[in-house]
Amino acid sequence: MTKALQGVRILDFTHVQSGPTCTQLLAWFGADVIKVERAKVGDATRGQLRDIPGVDSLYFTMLNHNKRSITLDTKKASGREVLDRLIKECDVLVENFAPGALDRMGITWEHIQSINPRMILASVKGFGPGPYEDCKVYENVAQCTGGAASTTGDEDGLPMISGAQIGDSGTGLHLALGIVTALYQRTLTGRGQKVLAPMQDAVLNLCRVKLRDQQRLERNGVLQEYPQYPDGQFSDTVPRAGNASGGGQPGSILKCKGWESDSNAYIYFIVQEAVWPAICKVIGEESWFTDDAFATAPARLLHLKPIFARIEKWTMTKSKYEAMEILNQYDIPCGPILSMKEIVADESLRQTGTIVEVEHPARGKYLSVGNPIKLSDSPTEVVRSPLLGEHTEEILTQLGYTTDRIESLRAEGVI
Ligand code: CAO
Repeated sequence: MTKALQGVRILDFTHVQSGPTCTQLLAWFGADVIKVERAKVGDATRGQLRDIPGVDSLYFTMLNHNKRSITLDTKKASGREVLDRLIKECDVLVENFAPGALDRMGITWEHIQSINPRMILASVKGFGPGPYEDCKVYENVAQCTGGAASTTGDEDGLPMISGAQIGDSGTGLHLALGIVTALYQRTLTGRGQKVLAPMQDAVLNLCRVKLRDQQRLERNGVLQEYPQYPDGQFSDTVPRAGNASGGGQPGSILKCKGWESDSNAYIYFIVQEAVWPAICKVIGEESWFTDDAFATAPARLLHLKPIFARIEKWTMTKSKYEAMEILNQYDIPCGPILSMKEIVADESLRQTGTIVEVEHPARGKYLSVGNPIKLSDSPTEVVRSPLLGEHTEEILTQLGYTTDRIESLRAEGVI
């Protein structure tokens, strides 16, 4: 079976997490991704958070599947010559260097265009044009500057960083969409273009509902679905909402049986308007259905704390899985808090390829998250990440380099 991006060649200058998540997705969709790394050094994540001495870390392996690796010193003249050949042959150059690093290497947009006007240059940067455009940025900085940290956390606690890597992997997703869109436009124009996904912007895009709430707050002075309502104070900025639902249906995390000893014995429970009668029935509060204080959604907003406290009295009598099973019979939206341990044991995620077991020559078997996006005509087979420079000779030979030339590049320390 062909793959969606078969024939697309990606010159992958990415490192750490944001860029590699993008190029890994493109590789999963069938693009030929050539990862360029410095000889002997490689992507810094190969050596970070190692669990086995001397072996590529899980950090690296889980972000670089289905790629080929070439080592190349692009600051040496003959390395630049190889790079120019690659630019000529490839469709997209993806990079997430610090601002200005690509220019300092001499790979300006003008240079790329002069070699290959069809090339798409796709970049992740911490910030877009503006006062911070020259700053280096990592995940948590983006979560802070994109509005996520100020709106996440306990209502009276510190700003909070999410475990979900919305700054890195979230931006990688945005960039991947930008790249395939530019590839599509190129089929119409024949021209390449620059694609930029700033991490601050990507995080803000994912925090869109909080900008919605800022404007609602400015207009009305309160946010009725937030835990600060009705008893607490609102300032002039969106507060942290604890675990309250970010949507139009109130929600909360509730204890389940075993919560005293199991830190994940909780369920997320949504009081959806459509199933309010069913909720009353399940928890044994049928009278609430006709009680003015609880009968309508606006009335319930004044009493969310006692409502959730009563529902929790019920969830505490069930395990999170039992509660899920019962509530689903009534179409009550809910979700158990699943630990990583529970998720890796989930058979259905394995069946769909969202969790995959991969064999690596140095580390043996390990688990990874496979492609979460499923294309019926372009299935993903997850292939282990490349060793540093594993495909250097293969790629140089494809570019037309002779064995002698490859040897001299090696002797020069370029590859
Ligand atoms: N050959 C020769 N030199 C190479 C090379 C190669 N194959 N690959 C990289 N280099 C050089 C770069 O040219 C750069 O040199 P200069 O500093 O002389 O220009 C140098 O290696 C380091 O690159 P860098 O500045 O990008 O890397 P860093 O470790 O100092 O910073 C990071 C890392 C992530 C903070 C920075 O790259 C960045 O801000 N990127 C944009 C935002 C981003 O993607 N952040 C998310 C990262 S994941 O949390």
